[in-house]
Amino acid sequence: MDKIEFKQTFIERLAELYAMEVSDATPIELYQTLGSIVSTTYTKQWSKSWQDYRDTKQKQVYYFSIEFLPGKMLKSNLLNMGWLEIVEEALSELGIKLDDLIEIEPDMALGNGGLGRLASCFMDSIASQSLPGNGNGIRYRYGLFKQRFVDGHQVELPDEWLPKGNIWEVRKDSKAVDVHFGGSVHLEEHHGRLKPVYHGGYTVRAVPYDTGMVGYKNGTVNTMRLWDVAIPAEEEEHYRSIEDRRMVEELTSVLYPDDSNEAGRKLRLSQEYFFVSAGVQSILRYYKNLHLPLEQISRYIAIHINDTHPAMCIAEFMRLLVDQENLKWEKAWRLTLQVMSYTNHTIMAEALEKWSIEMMQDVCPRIYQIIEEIDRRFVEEMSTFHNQGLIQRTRIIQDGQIHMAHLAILGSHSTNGVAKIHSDLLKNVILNDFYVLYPSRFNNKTNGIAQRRWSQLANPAMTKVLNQTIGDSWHRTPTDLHLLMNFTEDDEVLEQLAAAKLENKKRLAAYIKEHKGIEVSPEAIFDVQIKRLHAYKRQLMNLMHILKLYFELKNDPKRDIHPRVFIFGAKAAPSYHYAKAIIKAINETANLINHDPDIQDKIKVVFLENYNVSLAEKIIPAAEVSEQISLATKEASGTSNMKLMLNGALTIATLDGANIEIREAVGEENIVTFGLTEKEVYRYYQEQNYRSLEWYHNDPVIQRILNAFIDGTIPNIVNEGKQIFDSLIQYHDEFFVLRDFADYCRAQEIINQLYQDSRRWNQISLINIANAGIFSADNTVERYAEDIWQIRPNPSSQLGGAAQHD
Ligand code: T68
Repeated sequence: MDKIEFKQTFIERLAELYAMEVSDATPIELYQTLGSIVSTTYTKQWSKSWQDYRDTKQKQVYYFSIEFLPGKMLKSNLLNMGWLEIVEEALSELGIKLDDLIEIEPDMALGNGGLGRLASCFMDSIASQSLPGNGNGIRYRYGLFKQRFVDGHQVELPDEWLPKGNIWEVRKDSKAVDVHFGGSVHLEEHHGRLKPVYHGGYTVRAVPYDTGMVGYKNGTVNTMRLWDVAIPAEEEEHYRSIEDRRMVEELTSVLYPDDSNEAGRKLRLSQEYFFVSAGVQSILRYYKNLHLPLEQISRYIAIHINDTHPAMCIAEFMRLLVDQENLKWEKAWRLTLQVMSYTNHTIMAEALEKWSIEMMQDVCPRIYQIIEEIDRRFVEEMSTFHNQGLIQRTRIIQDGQIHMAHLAILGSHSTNGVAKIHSDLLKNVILNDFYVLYPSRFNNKTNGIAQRRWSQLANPAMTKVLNQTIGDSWHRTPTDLHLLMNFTEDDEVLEQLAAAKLENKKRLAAYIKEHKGIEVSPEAIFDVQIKRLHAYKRQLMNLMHILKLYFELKNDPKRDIHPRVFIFGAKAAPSYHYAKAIIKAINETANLINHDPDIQDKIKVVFLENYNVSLAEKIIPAAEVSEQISLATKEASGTSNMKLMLNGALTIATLDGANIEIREAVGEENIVTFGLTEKEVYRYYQEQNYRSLEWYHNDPVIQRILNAFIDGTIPNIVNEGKQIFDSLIQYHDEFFVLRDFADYCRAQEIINQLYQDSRRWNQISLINIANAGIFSADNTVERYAEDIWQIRPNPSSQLGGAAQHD
């Protein structure tokens, strides 16, 4: 479609939808019109893609994730369709600014953080690599809460995103399936086989809403299927009371806002079984329509379990094969192992899911029976070869609890971690017992990011410089960013990149002014920490360093430091009081410093509210320092580290997660590392000889800073300050903040020094961009496709379809 054609279509569509002309239409109407043109256009390719998969019986992967975090989709769809520039120009000729329409779309925030965002980055890359793949999840009516600050405290407001209209989804009543909950099950013999007989319980209908996942200029459109719940018409009489109806509606009502501590609540378990059962049933129905032997299902279907939340896929698949399809247990089990694969995203013990037997029996009794049988057979089989200790530690059911990670590992052919160090820790420490049993199941797949969203979409200024300098092959082949390495000594390119950064900083400064009323200088260093608020991520250490600078400047206002703006974005789980205390402390410190005339604007602290994908797209292009300061071994991978690197920020990093691979990629001179290493952390654990109190007593700087939390220096944090102080002293500083603090300050001073030499700084920035290509999710999903899922790109999408050239 060219510009003239587009304008014509736009005017016509607006007239069809609203009987209006451009000059009369509101931005919402204009947005709906554009969305309608986009979606009706890719719909043709959407049906072609799935028909291709079906007709040529290509193997497909189904990515099961309890969270997806796509953010806004309009601009990304335009980019991937190859329409972005034409549409921008055409609209502008009609007097419409595309950016104004983009703002109208609500963020689709059906995820907490890294895990959900990764799932969405993968959806983009799977489609962009022409791979036959689908998402499977829950269509929550309320996404992750909206964060507001009231007197510096986090307040949570509901995220009502649907009433604003979701133009991308298609409800498919004809594809609904029923999911049964509760009641009891006993087994009866039928023709020599044991068959389950269900008593009581209740049945709900799962109705899918499909959203097209548009690949990058390749004609592929895949499906993200999110399930909503409904009461089946024929079951109406069972749901007479308001109570009963509410119970059903609750199933897909809210996303759990906890990203680490498992709440262990029945509703959560019900949500898990709901989307697992709906998804697996619909896959099996599809497969049976292909009229292929059930025994061959693993040649056509792969199911991926994203963290343990969908681990019941294993038991549900067994249930359908054994109870419904009458397969023998042994055969069904072999197929299950071949079909299933699992990704672990954390080593934090409190995040590992466990369910009590009673609760699982209550929610899905047949699934419990199947898990019990899997467990029983495991123990029986292993007893001939292995010692009892090992078996007891690895079995699924222990002490009345079902260990979901054990189920996921024992019931799948692949378990992967999300960065090298994380996968190694899984093998050698956390899941070592399983590794001893099944070494070949373990592998690493370092995370990746949707490269084009985090460069072309979020950072047009940088993109322009890159295109002029190295061409645009990097759009499709992100490792081509490496061509930029030919320009490390090219002053013109270095300055153009710096100018692009400055432009982005000015934009962010304006946003900060508008939303926080804080004036920040675009000449200052923009230092950014954006991620969920967690003790292990150590936002507190960042705050302590800010306080250190503050006291130094108070003592000596002439002290020569380059002005810095410390920018935070972070939500805390509503029940995570400690994390909320840190938010309050940062906000109060910001207030104190930003209004202190002695500081002369040398440091500013900005905590932006409601961090989400759209805000990330504003912050990341403007960032110069990327704070990746988790205690070594705790951050499985991190992905904001990759996005910030791609946008030319210098990383200040512990040797944790993917930071280690970033250091390998850019070289030691182009990253600043500090802090305990993995080995040192484990040595402390072993020798149990970390005494945070001694670090407090022996270091006057630390003393001064910690006292500020309890002596009124930071105002209005009597309780929060005490809680933070106690966590470090009385409760022994679980994440070694005091231990790493001095080294962190040393690293920060290096950054301050480096910034004085702007040419050197610009070179570092360029080198970071040039080496970010390996962290493209295109790359990552290719590895999953080859090593785990054994799926191949759709041959006809590569040949035919939309334009192949940029
Ligand atoms: C994150 N995990 C890891 N969990 O912390 C991060 N958890 O290092 C990694 O880069 C990322 O996963 C992607 O692999 C999460 O984001 C959750 O959000 C979560 C949600 C519900 C329950 C537990």
